[in-house]
Amino acid sequence: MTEPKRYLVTAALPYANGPVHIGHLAGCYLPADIYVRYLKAQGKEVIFICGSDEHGVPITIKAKKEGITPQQVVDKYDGIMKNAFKDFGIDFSFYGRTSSKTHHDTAQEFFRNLYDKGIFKEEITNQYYDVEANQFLADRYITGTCPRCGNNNAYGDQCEKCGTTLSPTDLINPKSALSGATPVLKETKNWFLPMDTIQQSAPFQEYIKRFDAWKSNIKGQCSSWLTEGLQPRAMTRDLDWGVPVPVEGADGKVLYVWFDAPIGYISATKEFLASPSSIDHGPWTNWWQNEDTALIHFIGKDNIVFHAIIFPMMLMTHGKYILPTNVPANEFLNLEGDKISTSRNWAVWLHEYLIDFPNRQDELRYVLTSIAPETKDSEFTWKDYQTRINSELVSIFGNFVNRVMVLSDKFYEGKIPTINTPLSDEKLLTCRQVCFDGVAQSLHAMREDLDAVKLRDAQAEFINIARAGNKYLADTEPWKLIKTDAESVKQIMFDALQICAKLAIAAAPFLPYTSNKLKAMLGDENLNWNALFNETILLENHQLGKHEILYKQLEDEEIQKQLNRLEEIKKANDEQPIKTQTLAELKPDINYEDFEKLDLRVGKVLEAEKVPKADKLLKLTVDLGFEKRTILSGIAEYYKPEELVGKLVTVVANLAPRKIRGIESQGMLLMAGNDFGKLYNVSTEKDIELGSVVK
Ligand code: B3M
Ligand code: ZN
Repeated sequence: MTEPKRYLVTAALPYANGPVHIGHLAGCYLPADIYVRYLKAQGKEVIFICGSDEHGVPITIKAKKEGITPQQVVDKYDGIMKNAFKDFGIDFSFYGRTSSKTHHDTAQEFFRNLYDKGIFKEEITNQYYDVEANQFLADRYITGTCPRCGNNNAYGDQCEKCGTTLSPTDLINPKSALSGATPVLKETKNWFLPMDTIQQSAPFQEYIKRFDAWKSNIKGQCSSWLTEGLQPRAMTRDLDWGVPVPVEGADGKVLYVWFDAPIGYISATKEFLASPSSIDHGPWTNWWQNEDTALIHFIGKDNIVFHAIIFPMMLMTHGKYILPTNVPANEFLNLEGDKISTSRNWAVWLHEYLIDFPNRQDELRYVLTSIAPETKDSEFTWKDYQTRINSELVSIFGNFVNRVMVLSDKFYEGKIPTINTPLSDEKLLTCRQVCFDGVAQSLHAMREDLDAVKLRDAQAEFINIARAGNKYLADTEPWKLIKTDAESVKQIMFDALQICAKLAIAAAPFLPYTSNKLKAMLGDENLNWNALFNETILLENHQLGKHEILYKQLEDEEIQKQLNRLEEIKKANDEQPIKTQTLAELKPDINYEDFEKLDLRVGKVLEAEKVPKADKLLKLTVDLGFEKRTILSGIAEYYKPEELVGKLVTVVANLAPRKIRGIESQGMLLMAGNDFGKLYNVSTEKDIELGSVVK
């Protein structure tokens, strides 16, 4: 691709249903912000779009929990989230809301456009329905076991563990999140995006060539879906919270949240460009419907399919829109050995962090970038946070700047020294060359990493610049040399001050608060990216500003306080009433004819093996006497494969075959289970003939 004329960068629209934590920040907002700051620093034209996702079941579930309306939920959290991002320097051009009129209009027009083109398949299908709650169970209203990885808490639209998109009917043991009841199927009409046929289309085949240049975690996820073959997906839902479906006969239906949310990027762009402050950026169509624009979506791994496949399919079938240039997705961040969880309060909340560590946004930004889950899940621990701050920000970067400022004040009254005689001492010249080479190498590597959105590496190179500066001072010892060779010290200090200026400029994407502070300390708040590769940035005799300390050492007590807080949360979570076995409610009576429909047979397990990448699934070969069957069973947590081989099992032999993880399962084992996570084979007498009917 030739150099884009403009960059449209988006960060996933977070559901407006709770405060923001470090996992959010590390997942996509911080990397997006660093990248945007980098682009802007180079003078590129950039718009950075985000906003609250105010629709979908995550909002209505929260409303039910808090006993307020969905509107009250989004009104409460939209502001909290917007402010949290602002407090950490996440510099969106615009933070929108999907409840806005512009968004509703844009999403409806988009749907209508596809509808008028005859893209959607209108279908009456059976959807799960909660009889008690009197409503259809879309998306997160229904939970169950993921057929792909065996996660017991998969949602009706997606398993957050393995990232698979699901339909409620894919779930094993579906349960209503509203009442806990097993839902029934009920007919309803919905509009489906025929992802199966779009997958075969030439434009889509052309588009997916882009994946080759993307990060391997995205490529991997996408290609596994494509290989399995995409399925049509409903773009409408039987819910009362969301954007109403703008066609006849769709009363009581709204757009699927994953249809309207990405359109939120478009509507937020429109709203931003309609505001007086953005007049120079031209019309919104320049940004969304012009091939000169690079469209880059920063997201977390659970959003990959929606951004890399479904949204592009929508854009493509509409016809006028550009498709994403890149989708840099991060994996997840864990906290002190456990998954971050809002419901268990297992998180570091941004607003709470700032109470304990006021004005230390850059410290958190620094650590989260150092451990960014760019290619795999990573872990935040307070000890590591302390170590990185004390041994990198304080001891390397802060210490270098501090030394240079102190010596400049002392030797030259805070001015850049004037060099009368160039350096001639061999040893000093070598030290200087080593330093210059190191700085130049790190600067180039940093730039390459930033271009490739490898922000972790880029930030490490930034620190290497300070490292090279520190080494220069340690090797030449200007504080001693001043007594014997004041002339040479001028050159060394002059060089060191130029490195400080480079650091001030290069820090801007990663550590914006520090960058501004350092620029002020150097007496030039306009230092900009163009000067970064210049040998001389601050001229002789230039007056430096007031010297401040960049970073404070983090004491053990401060860290202990955070650990104590987490310890208390853990205790509170553990003290939750001990789960007692709740026996499932008895189901309504059935008659003998109903029972007779089941064909239960005795089988013998011949082979058993784990299904790769599915923690809970075993693949069994079961001999039914008259034939051998492949059966997938979610029992890997309870049985080792070798324990089952040779065992007799009861098999539901006439259950329609279903594909799980690409493997056809031809039946089901009868197991008795309880809440404690134990499971027992409903075994049969030993010497019964295989294939015998169980009755
Ligand atoms: N709100 C999911 C999430 O918060 C969803 C992202 C929408 S991006 C268009 O993870
Ligand atoms: Zn899964």
